[in-house]
Amino acid sequence: MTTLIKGGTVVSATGSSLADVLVDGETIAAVLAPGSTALGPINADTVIDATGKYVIPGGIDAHTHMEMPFGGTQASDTFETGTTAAAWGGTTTIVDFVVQAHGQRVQDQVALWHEKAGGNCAIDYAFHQIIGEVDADSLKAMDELIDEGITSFKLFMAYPGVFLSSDGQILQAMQKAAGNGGLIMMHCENGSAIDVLVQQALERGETTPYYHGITRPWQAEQEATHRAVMLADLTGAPLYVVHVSAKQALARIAEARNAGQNVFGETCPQYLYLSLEENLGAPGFEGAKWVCSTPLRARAEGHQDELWKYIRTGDVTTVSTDHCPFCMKDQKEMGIGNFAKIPNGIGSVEHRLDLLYQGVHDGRISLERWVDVCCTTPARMFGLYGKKGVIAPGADADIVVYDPNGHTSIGLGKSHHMNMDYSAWEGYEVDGHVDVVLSRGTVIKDETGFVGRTGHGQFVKRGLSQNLI
Ligand code: DUC
Ligand code: ZN
Ligand code: ZN
Repeated sequence: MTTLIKGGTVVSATGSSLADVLVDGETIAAVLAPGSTALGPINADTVIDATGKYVIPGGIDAHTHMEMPFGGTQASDTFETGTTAAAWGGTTTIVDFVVQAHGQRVQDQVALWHEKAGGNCAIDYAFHQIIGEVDADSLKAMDELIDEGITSFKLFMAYPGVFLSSDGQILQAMQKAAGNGGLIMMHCENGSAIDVLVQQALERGETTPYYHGITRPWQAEQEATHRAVMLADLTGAPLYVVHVSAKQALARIAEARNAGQNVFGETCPQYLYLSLEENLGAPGFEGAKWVCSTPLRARAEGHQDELWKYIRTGDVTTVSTDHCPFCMKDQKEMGIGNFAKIPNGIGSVEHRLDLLYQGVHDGRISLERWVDVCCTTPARMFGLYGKKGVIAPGADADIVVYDPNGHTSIGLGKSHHMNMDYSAWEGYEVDGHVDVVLSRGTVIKDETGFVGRTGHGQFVKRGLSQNLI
């Protein structure tokens, strides 16, 4: 089976040019100048007209939590529903987190995640490993997992009693990563301080979702980020700070990067667009829709604009979603009368490419930077580049035809295929549209909608990060 994507503008992280893309089976065979006769006449089985459209590498969402057990419930998207929604939005690979909480064995959890995802994904998938308990067993597993293609390890400075690692445990895991080539991913919030603030707020009767944001202040994020950066410096481990929402934390990351450290920042669409005042502060219990950690920050403090700036400067390395959806009914509602019981998370896996393209349309980032943070650098950061993240001969034919003159209306009954009973993005209008999506050479989304298949997605073994100094 051959497919020719003809007449489009191929956009990479470094530039854009008119080119035709020839797909043979599951991979890209050639990128051809328009009218090129180098390969003789091409009689492809299928021709996709991309005139006037952008042709970009499939999106890589390097931070998702399908079916994640959290706060007494579990994330409402299964691997099937979540990866199908991702396909609708032009994401062709997710990197999901295997969870080891206190008291669990890492390798048991890896087996469980393979069971959950295997045969159930519409797009390709890979895993990171959450290490909730750093001990001799999990440190040994970190070596084993590198060989199994799970080359990054998330630690938490938040959630005491569930996921939190002490500074000593973090140090040990970082020493291990410095030795075996793994990447440390860090949830940077001072969880012990936050727990006291939460308790004090509840005792004052401050129980609404707004106080989730108030009790997780930017100081707790910046302090933890600083500590993680210093421990990484001490051990020589590369550090990727996940879901950064505070401008002060990003300033610390930028400082470390300027000093030549292998430190990287990730942010998410919610931190670029949404805010403490407008969303967490919505009337009644409505703000629960946007309870996630790190929390949305105050627009009055200018975090959102600063985060866009850091995408331009490169100090935000990737934009992922931290897709961790919960329904309002029976899930978020667990926290009525006590914001600390609201399961943390927002669903966005379907909307990342569109929401970031709006940044291109609005003049906040360049077209190439859009492709870089959504597709190419996630591939390099997590050892997928060459196979994923690039339109070049030999790469997997994961391709999106994106219409810059199209339009996407987000919300229930419109563009919304995630397994959630609300959209965190209700009413958002995007000046662009995902027209066609190919995953390993197969069209999985076209103008009629999702045309892929559960089980098409394969597990991808990752190599070491290709994005280190
Ligand atoms: N933050 C979230 O919002 N959800 C899941 C875990 C996390 O760290
Ligand atoms: Zn986290
Ligand atoms: Zn997460």
